[in-house]
Amino acid sequence: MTPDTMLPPPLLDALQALLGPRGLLTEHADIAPWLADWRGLYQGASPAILRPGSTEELAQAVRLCAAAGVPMVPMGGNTSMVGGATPDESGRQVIVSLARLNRIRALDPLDMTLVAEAGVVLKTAQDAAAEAGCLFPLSLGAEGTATIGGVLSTNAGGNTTVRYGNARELMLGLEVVLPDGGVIHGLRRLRKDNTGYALRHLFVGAEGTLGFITAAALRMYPRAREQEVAFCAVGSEDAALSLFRRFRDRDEGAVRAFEYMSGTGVDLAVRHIEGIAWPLGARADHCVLLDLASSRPQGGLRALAESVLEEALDAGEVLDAVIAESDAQRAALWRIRDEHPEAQKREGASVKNDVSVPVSRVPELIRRSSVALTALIPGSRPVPFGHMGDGNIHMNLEQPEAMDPAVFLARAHDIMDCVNAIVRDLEGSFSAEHGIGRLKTDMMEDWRGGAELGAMRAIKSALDPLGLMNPGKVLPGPAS
Ligand code: 2HG
Ligand code: ZN
Repeated sequence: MTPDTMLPPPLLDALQALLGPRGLLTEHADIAPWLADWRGLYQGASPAILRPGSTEELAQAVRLCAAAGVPMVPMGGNTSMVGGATPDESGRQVIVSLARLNRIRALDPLDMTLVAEAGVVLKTAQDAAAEAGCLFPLSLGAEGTATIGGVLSTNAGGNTTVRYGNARELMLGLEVVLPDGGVIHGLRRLRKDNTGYALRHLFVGAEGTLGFITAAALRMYPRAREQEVAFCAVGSEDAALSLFRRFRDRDEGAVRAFEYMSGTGVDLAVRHIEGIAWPLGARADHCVLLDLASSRPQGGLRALAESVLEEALDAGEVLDAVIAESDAQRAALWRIRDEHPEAQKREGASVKNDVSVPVSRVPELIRRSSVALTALIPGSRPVPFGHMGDGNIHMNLEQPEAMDPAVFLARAHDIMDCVNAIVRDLEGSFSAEHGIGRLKTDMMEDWRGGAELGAMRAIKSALDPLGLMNPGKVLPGPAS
């Protein structure tokens, strides 16, 4: 350990006394796994990981760090796609892990609410809801690792936004430790609670720049008693959208997920992930994963799926489709979609564009971006996939097969600019569900500059005047 990655000795002593050996890690071997992000974009340095065992302990630790002027980086499951939880290279920022705050504090199937601490893994929250006969509907590829604190801090979306909204829509109340160590005890489980500024919403999507979410009161839904999952080959991006519309027009509430995949993306999953094969007789350029669910025992979903798919086959929009016959088949079809990020990673370097547009413009986004990207980097492979039903497409670009990954990644900003120009034209957003983190701060001025960014800065300096909470994330440096 170099001297500039050590905590000031008085702070170290005070934290040791407060947190004990389980709550404070200073050995490099313990810290190292948390210094890089999942994508390997950033490599930071840090003198310590704080692992408080309670909200009160965290509040006291925050007071100590604030008094010593030590910056803090909140850490959940470390699944950020934008470097949102990685400390910078200075070696001054401590990592604050919420892993030990991992209790489900309450679960009420009559109120349909769940109170979970920040370190509860998303899958654990889903399982707890299921055990009580309910559904916690937030669902995303990283759900076995991502935590409640992380998904709220990033306002994660995932696969079911089309039906249940983003994490924000599932949040009723929050407990938060502020940058000065004050605690907001806001775990109210109420559907109606208009009592001044809705402060709880400030912390959702703030990526830990305004304080630490330590626990959340969350909405549950009735569990699904019937589910149908289908994998469809469709003729084009427009045909995919038209299929979505057919289902929505027939039974809006039935569609739990409507995911688009390009043939290239499915090919990569088949190539790299064991046990995945094309589920239909022939390969297709455009595919859809459809998930229908109903809380009614006989919701008629099978008949709905068959009749809408038949109509779309007759109209030439759907080329072929398979409806899963068992839970295992449903999981296997979902796996093709969920393994897309891992398959892309194994194929080589790729640049992610987590963007959204109005749903009606998704086909245009995919088409125009694909043409523009292959013109920008000949031989590169567009891999658009994702949440068509809510307008969020991962307009990713895989490197040309023969290109040096470093040469390709050196063009990352050109690639993002290329897609973003089209997104702007289509009245979309350059950051749909992964957040800003460290990766996209330099886009904020351009996209959210003026009064909007000014208001964000005013909020940041009101709550965190010393700038100690997750510095370098979300907000760009002061305008020059
Ligand atoms: C998903 O939808 C995630 O699987 C990751 O948001 C998307 O890898 C990506 O670009
Ligand atoms: Zn996604």
